Amino acid sequence: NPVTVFSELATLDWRAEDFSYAQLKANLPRPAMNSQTAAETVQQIIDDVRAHGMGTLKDLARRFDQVELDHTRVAQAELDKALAELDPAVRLALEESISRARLFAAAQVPADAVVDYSNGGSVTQRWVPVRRVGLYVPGGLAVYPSSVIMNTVPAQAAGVKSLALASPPQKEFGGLPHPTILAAAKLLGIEEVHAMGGAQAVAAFAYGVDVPGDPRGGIEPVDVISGPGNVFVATAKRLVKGVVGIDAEAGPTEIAILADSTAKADFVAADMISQAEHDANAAAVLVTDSPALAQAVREQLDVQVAATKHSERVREALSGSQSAIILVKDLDQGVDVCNAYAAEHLEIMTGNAAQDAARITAAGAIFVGDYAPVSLGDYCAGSNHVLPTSGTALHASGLNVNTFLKAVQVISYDKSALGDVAAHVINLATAEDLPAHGDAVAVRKAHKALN
Ligand code: HSO
Ligand code: ZN
Repeated sequence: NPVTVFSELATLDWRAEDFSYAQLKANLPRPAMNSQTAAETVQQIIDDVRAHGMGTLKDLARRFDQVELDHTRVAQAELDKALAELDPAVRLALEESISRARLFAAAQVPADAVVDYSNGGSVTQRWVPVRRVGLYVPGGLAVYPSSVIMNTVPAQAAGVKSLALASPPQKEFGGLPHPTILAAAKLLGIEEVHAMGGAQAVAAFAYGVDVPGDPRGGIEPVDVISGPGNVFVATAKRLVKGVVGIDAEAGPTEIAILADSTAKADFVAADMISQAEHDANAAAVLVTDSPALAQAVREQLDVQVAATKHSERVREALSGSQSAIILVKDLDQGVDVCNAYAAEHLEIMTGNAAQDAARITAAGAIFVGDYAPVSLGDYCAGSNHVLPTSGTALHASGLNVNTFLKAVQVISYDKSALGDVAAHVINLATAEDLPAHGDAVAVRKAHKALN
């Protein structure tokens, strides 16, 4: 049989290039920009939720989800039922995922920072969890109970006391969110689940919804909204940012792989396909100094893409402008390319994977060696799968305990400690022409205790 290759995936041959960092960034494969905005529609929805609360949530559930809701709040009995009816193998897998994620999240909780100055002056940085979090979980095409875990576990480890989950009402489940979402929430100990989706769910979390006299209560406003969603959800999160904190805006998922001639072509191809499976707009980028590996991966893709369930979606993702094989002259250039690309997920399959991983300065998560595929991290590694996309790993982090913590600085000085720096404060206050600032120190220096 003649060997066939998957040829729809572009090749960028950069072996002879000597790009500056700026040129590199400009030439990287990225999705075609979609500047279309939902902002007007979404702002109207937010205004309606603020004005009419539960009434608007019911109207929009009727319009967008074709369900009649009496209230968004899901009854405890429904959560219990969803968990009781969950496939036992899936339950065990969720439990393993939860316990690994909990261990890692607990280890992330930062210690207070304290510095003692002379004479009893000290400052402390104390980490305080936000009071309440609203977690959004999409419905529809993508039903990801694993994402319920990834959003909930770090919030709980941070010590957030109040956690509410929203997921769109599903017509085929009698207006409830998807049962695996309900089961995952129950496993995690989330009691407050609302059947609401889209921009209206984000608005309800940001501003709260009053339902006077109803024993099920309303929806209390939250401090942070996290979780993925479609363009309406993402736009709504952007519009309420400031009123509440939000996690990073997530675009289509992406995988980059840095590989040399030691890499196994079937592993590389399988991993590219695994993330392309999410979305026709997903990105898969192989960076390699080995033309032979590139050829072998193309052969593997040809076989594996044809055999995979979501073949059409995968084919579209791999043939889009956001996916490519980039040929580099050596791994130094490969590392530079990966650092400029700042992938959501970066796999390193090279002869010295751990050493090469240590040279990576921008990636949402780095998967080291042949036996750490992204799908391990998606479900069961213990790491988080809510990660910065579209190059935002240059400045942003994946979801972690810090997403739900605030640093509060505590200043404790007594009279003699203040005395040590009083003159400096007064001089700086004078220099800034703010003499009342200096007076607030002077009055204390001169103070004679009355008792
Ligand atoms: N790879 C996705 C997360 C996910 N995968 C959920 C499977 N389920 C974005 O990191
Ligand atoms: Zn995935």
